[in-house]
Amino acid sequence: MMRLDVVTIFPEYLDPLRHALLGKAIEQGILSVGVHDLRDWAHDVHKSVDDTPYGGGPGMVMKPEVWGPALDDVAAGVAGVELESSLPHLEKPVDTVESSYEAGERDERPLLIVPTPAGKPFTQADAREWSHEEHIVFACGRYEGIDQRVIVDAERRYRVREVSIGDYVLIGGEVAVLVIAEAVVRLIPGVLGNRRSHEEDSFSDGLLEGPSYTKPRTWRGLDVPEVLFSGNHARVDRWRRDQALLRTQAVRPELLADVDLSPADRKVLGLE
Ligand code: 6GU
Repeated sequence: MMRLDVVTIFPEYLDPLRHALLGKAIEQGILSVGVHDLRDWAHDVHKSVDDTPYGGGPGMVMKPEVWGPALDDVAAGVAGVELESSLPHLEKPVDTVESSYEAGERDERPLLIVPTPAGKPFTQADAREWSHEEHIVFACGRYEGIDQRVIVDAERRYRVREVSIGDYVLIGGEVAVLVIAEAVVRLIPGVLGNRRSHEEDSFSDGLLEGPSYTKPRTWRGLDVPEVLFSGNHARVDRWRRDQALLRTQAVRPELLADVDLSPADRKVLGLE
């Protein structure tokens, strides 16, 4: 069972987590999700969560006195009512976190993912690693950011990762959480049901996937490629590999640098 918690000022934005793909994982008992309103930890009547930046400049910065207790409570599993009581609870003073890790103990701290355009790019390799986590917490900030001391302090209770989902700017981290959660959860065994494996996904072999076809054989004057009716699996596999190679070369040529290319691959790509 994987536990996901999200802290946000827009809880309704995370409703899709409970629908369709991820909702099925929840029904299957593979996943549980908690969405928490950051304003529940605000101190004043106006429930303010941000303030003007030191040093000046545009926008607002999210307040540490609100984020700190929110992340403490969610790590401890005391936020909200639907959180399960069996969650790993960790409250180590900051000076013992490193020493217990050095002693070779398993690091029990949950993973804290902080979506930000200033983060490290999120990749399929991250999704694969994170699909084995027991507890992932997402901290959604507005794009001007969260006071950086919140991130530093959170290391006392979490393994923290600041990640970006691409080179563009969103208003807040909520949509990035939906993206990351879907990429991670679909890799948990049992979630995709029917699927043979993820070994043929785009990126698993470093290539983009080529085109797919289904019935009818001819549609609006367009034919399905003949090779797919040949019944020759080796020929079909070779054709699919060629299509993947050519699409990758056309659309994302930089990806080819990390792909093992056979002599046949190199020939298709016109590299010899
Ligand atoms: Cl993870 N967050 C925000 N706010 N903007 C982004 C992003 C994340 N990734 C790309 N742009």
